[in-house]
Amino acid sequence: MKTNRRNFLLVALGLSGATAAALFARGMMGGRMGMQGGSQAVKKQENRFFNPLRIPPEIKGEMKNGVRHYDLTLQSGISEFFPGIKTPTWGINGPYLGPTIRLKRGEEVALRWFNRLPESTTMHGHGMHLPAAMDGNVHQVIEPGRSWVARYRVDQKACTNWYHPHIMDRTAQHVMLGLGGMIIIDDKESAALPLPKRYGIDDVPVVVQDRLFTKEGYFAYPQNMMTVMHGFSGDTLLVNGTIAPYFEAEEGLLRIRLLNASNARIYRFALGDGRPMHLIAGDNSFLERPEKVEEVLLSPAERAEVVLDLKGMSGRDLFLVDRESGAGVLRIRVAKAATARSEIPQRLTRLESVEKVRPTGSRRFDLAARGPGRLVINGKAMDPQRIDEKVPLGAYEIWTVRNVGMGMGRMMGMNHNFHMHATHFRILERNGSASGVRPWERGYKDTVFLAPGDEVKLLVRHTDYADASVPYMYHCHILEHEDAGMMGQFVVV
Ligand SMILES: [Cu+2]
Repeated sequence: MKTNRRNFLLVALGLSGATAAALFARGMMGGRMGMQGGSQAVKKQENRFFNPLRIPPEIKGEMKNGVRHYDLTLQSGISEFFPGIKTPTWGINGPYLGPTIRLKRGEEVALRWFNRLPESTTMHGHGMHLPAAMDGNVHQVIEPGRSWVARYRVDQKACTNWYHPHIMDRTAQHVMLGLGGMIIIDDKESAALPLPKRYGIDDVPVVVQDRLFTKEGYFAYPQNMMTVMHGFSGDTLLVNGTIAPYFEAEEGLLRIRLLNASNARIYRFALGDGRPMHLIAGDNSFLERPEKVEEVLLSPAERAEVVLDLKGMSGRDLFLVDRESGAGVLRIRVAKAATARSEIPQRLTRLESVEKVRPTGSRRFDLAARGPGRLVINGKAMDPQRIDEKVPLGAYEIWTVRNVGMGMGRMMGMNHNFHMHATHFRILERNGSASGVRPWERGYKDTVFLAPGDEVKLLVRHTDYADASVPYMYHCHILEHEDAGMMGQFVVV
């Protein structure tokens, strides 16, 4: 494989400059690539999927005076992704990634983030409906040695959210190093459904990332024009921080919470034998009814919940695969008898009907490249001192988002997506048609994928937390694009 050392700036995690310079990345000069694997050790494991899937610990907080407290420490550490090879990483309450934070609708919570890292960062609750000052975006910086508390009332439907850094210019690096984790919100509705809900047994987080390793086992993070334009791609998949994982499932129903926590890669998740999955939820809610799908496309930060029917599969293997790259993601080994009964109900939730709504405003957001390394929304790169949009509290609005590339539509093949803080939205149309909206896009969403030339119409309503002085963000969630300026700010007034 060819390597151009000068093109790589390696993230060396507190290593000396000389050590960092001695490391170099293999292969991968940006753009789309297969999963041909790195070292022989990696290759062997990818073929066999014999590493037990790591299940992030679940934390439920501690109730004190009516407020549920969660203690979260950002720290550096050492991970062993390959046997005997030590990889310096960052994590939360551990060396890589963080615990699954369990929240209950209606509860007052206080998430205390303590920064023991050598750098400032922030911690954003992605998909969380909360006040701007509790958002953990570019304005709520946590200096090294300091802590920051996100305190709010959980007030949204049951869903799978996540947390990750959102620091100006360095979000991509901080996420790549390992900062991130899942948030699961439960409500009365989700508690009453007969779906699988035993965490780590038949309700399993699947946090998918791609990484690039140096020969020595360090993370490599090339930064060049290709990685800015197309985003970072690694050649090795990690699920919950596990390379080539397998999961021992019970014979019965298995619920999987898929989170694309990669910097830039797009996945089309499917089962290896092509059998359908029962799709039950997207980013911010259940779907009204389950839907059988053969695949689910998730761009960075998007989530989906699927239920797999493993009845009659005792002793057999099923593979979760990524059709986009052709790579295996997770081997599911059906090895145990079912120890609980669950089912997929025909009705999951009720969503607000969009037909009756009369929007009172509209906005346009054009995602474009303006020259090398400069990515903009409506012609502007992110300026934390500038408020781009003032959104009236309670108003229904249509937000039209377009991926215009270099202004030549599909000629310039850059993927983007669009993420909005503070609230969820409904996707009304893709490319002029309601039927262009994919099954996993039919619930409440906070992130929407835009292939080159795509246009989506979103129904948006900010229902709470007016604050003229503290902004929220909207941005492309391909993290290298976000860091290159593809982000803007709005206030709810
Ligand atoms: Cu983008």
